[in-house]
Amino acid sequence: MNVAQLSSVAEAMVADNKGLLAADESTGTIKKRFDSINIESTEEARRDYRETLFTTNGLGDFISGVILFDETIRQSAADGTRLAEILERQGILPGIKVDAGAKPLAGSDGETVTEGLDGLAGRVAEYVDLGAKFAKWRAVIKIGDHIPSRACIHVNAHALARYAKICQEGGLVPIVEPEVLMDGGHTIERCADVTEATLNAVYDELYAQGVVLEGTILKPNMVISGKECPKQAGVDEVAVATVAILKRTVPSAVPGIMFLSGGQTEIQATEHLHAMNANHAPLPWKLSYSYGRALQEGALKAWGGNNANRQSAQAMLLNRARQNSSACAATYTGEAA
Ligand code: 5MM
Repeated sequence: MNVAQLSSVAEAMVADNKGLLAADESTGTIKKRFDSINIESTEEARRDYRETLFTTNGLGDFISGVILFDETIRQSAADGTRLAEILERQGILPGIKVDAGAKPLAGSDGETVTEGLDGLAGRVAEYVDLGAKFAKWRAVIKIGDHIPSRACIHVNAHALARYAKICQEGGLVPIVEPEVLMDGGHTIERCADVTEATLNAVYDELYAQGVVLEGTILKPNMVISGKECPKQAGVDEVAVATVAILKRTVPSAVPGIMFLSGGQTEIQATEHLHAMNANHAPLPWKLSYSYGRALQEGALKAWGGNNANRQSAQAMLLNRARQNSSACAATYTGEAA
């Protein structure tokens, strides 16, 4: 394993106040996104949409890497240039989702375990040949009356660590993503407890399986109120709670923590990130973003399935990327009127 190389890629992912664009929606998820703008999810439409995002002029000023889906890393733009190559020309690292999705966990009350370890070493080797520099695996932890169970947290943490080790051996930096969902009526305090238990289990397993933390990135949820909770925590409360839980659980050897947005609005996701960086420095790790919906929502609507709208879609994406980069630098001053 080339530890120096892994660690230099991980450092580059969080350098210069940059973040990641999560564009690795699986076929089912991108269909849902396209349904919201009444567009049929064909291979060509998915290609056109992602080509629109990746050809945004100046995207590399704010985005260090893009997480791709298997189909996308193999796809070419309309002019025949590989989409991964378009990213590289912008100075953006291509990454790849390698999990096979969250599947029902046997014997549980609606919980899931993320699958995809079978044959992973072989797929990692292929993705390295296709230009990938990092990988992503997302575990899903749901909060409910009697969940998450210890078993659900344990099996997901174990699989995340196995994935991370396999990726490092194959030459990819693993993004470790244990997502505690915002769905439900739970309080921010309950989210804090579940996030703390989950991150403790994840770092136990990473240690047990010999994963080199310097060559990893953590992609967690923020500590936040459930979407249906009547009392919604404010921006500062979210920042305080998130930083407190991360300090308790994430070793300082980890170079960067790149949050998921998880259903927050675009602006909330920026405000929370800014509050953490502005009010809680110095921190042992860089705090940045790896947003899917919170970078793409406006761009997707502006594109609307019509390539004639490419420029306005790109302007929306570039603006969100710029604002989140300012949040990393603690210089975000709100949205222009
Ligand atoms: C872009 O969405 C990713 C893939 O989701 P599926 O496997 O369900 O298709 C997702 O993992 C994403 O990378 C993270 O959830 C972050 O995205 P958000 O929208 O939460 O910032």
